[in-house]
Amino acid sequence: MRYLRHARTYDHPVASEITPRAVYAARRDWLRWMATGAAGATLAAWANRQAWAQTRAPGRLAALPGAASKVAGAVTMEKLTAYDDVTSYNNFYEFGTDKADPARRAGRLKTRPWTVVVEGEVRKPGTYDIETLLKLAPMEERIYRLRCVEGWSMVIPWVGYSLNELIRRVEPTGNAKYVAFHTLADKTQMPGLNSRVLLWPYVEGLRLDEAMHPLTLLAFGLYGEVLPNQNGAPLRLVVPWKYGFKSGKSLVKIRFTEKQPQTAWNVAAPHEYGFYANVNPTVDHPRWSQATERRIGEDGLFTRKRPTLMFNGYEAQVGQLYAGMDLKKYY
Ligand SMILES: Nc1nc2c(c(=O)[nH]1)N[C@H]1C(S)=C(S)[C@@H](COP(=O)(O)O)O[C@H]1N2
Ligand SMILES: [Mo]
Repeated sequence: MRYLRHARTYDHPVASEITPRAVYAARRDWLRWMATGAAGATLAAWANRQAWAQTRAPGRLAALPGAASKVAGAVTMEKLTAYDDVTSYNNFYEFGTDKADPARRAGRLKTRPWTVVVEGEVRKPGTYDIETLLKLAPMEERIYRLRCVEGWSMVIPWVGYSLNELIRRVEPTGNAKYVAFHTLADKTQMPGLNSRVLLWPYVEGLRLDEAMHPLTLLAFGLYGEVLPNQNGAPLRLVVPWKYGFKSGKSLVKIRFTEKQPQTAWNVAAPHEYGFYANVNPTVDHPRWSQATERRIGEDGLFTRKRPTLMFNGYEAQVGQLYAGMDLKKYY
């Protein structure tokens, strides 16, 4: 019996006996940390970073790394859209309405010097230099789905920080109920402004509580580098649970208001584009269904489209903002 017990013990040594101490300690910490809630999100970020190797041409632009985000829902496990797709298939009508126009024509956009005016219902209005904004709060990596109202989507690793970092510092007054985001409109740099497809400048807006939500991102980079011009350099908004058009590029002004602001797409086609524009598979665009979408770079013309998720998959985080609202009326 003694002999057998010994043999059995030998067959099943505990990890600490056969593993170098440092490796064992690291594994133990890893397991302990896996048991915490943060692990899932960080693991997803890690897996996605591994995928960068295949998708990214590093060092095209200045590095802008971000720490793994701790905001709930700020990381998705889904495969990242390739850097080349993220930066060559764009909507940025100031440079033209063709998907290839922004990458072809935005190279000339001058992103320094750059300032953002903060005005309206705030105690601390002012003009913020881009260099100040870059240092205002720690940069985080956020891996968000982006769903365009046209029916395509991407998964993009943004770098930035929650817009509420800036909002808290400028101290909205009790009258502030909405926030309007004005983007650059400079005819000398933006050939698309000659077209009357929209009223320029491109203005978008959010309710103050939407703007304050931790998922609402002020983005300065993607794929660990500063934003390419065609993606909205030097800074843009990213509101992941709304259709992409709510996420204004190349911001120059943030205005806090009491009344709901007029927004470019709502003015252009009010029956098609509402102020809220929450991603909603049950509310169709008047000219097409919003129930499904095609993931750029993955789903081909003959691939079955993938289902679109309520609030683009961020319902657990943002559903409460719309409790009791008729989302068919407030589309
Ligand atoms: N200033 C400005 N911002 C804009 C747009 C635009 O035409 N002008 N297009 C919007 C639309 S429709 C989408 S889908 C996203 C696309 O962002 P991406 O090109 O970085 O994927 O930007 C949004 N922000
Ligand atoms: Mo869009």
